[in-house]
Amino acid sequence: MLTMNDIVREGHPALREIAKDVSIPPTNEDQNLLEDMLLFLKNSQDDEIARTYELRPGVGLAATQLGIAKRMIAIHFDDANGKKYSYGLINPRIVSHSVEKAYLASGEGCLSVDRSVEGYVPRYARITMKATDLEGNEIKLRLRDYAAIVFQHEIDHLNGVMFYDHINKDNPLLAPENAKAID
Ligand code: K2U
Ligand code: NI
Repeated sequence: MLTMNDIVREGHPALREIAKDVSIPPTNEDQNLLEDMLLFLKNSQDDEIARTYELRPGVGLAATQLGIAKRMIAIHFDDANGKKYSYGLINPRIVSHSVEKAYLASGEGCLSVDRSVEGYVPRYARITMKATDLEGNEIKLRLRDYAAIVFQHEIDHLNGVMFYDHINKDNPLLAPENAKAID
């Protein structure tokens, strides 16, 4: 099983690499890795397992965070309305997005960043994302609010972008223009 020891931390060059498309259908190796990434997130949200293996809770994980420059992400969380998002995604891409922006009022964190970084991270409020899922199906998801934030955070990782790259350097807590705060 994956643990925090498998997650590279900021400063590691892998976090700034552009990940490469994964062949479809994925190899068994790629499929197993993506299943392991999804299992890591589930484990990280299970109090007993997380405590036993000292896992930080995570709702998303990108292969680049494992030092693997492949365009694969895992997502696992329930949104505020109790809607479940649990996916292993291959070659995820944003195909359209809103003009309106959004940001988490509490800011963002990252499993690859062992420090808190204060500041608002402006992102698109709504996105339409396409990808291939673990079963090999082409899926299209329309996402908004917290779900849109999580997916954008993970897709950023595949492009070597860290959440704090988006924070206003002069005034981190300046509310981004034309953006809504998400609690
Ligand atoms: O990519 C990662 O490092 C996982 C990130 C995902 C994230 C998405 C959106 C905003 C902030 C972070 C975090 O580690 S997940 C940590 C976490 C756990 C429970 C609830 C919210 C954030
Ligand atoms: Ni992250």
